[in-house]
Amino acid sequence: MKKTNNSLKKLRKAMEKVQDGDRYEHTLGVEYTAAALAMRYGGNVCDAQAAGLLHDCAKCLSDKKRLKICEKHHIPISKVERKNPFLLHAKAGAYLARKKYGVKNQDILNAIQNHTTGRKEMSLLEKIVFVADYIEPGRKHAPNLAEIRKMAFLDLDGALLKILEDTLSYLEISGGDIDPMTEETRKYYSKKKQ
Ligand code: DGI
Ligand code: FE
Ligand code: FE
Repeated sequence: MKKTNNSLKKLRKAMEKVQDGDRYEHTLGVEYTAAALAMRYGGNVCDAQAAGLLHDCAKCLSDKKRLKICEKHHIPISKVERKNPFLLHAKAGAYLARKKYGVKNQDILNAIQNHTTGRKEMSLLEKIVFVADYIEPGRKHAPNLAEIRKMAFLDLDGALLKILEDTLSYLEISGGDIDPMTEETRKYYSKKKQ
């Protein structure tokens, strides 16, 4: 897909259609935060906008629909995902981005697919979307948000690691099932920092 301003406009319109008001606001927040991070780190700004716009394109579907998309298209579903199908909005989102919204750029598809748990050896764009998702202006409740927002523009890997640590602490306290990928990402970026 050639991402002219026109095609970004089309993606915005499409997201407005499939997302409720708050989610759409979040989507726009991730779009411009990802754009700002791409400017800071020398990434492709249009790709960051497109990935930001599409990252939650499967968020407003039912769990049943997300499971159906993955099953029908042979997308592997882990035990934790089967129990917590909201996690599949990332994989189902990458599928829809390709099939429904015409995205061909694999880096954008990976950024959508890995935006919730991360993965080791993330590309610049994957890191940008992961971090933008957490720090966009509409987010209000995460702990250490002010610190992470500042860090995001100084040390992207540092911000990534802090987000993973805080997410895992939150899941431990709240009793949420931990996806092995989230833990693996934390371990990888923790080791990388040493
Ligand atoms: O879709 P968003 O809400 O914008 O953001 P997201 O896709 O990063 O999802 C955030 C939620 O995902 C947050 O409540 C923490 C949760 N999450 C991240 N990793 C894991 C996880 N939930 C579970 N159960 N297990 C994980 O490993
Ligand atoms: Fe998400
Ligand atoms: Fe999001």
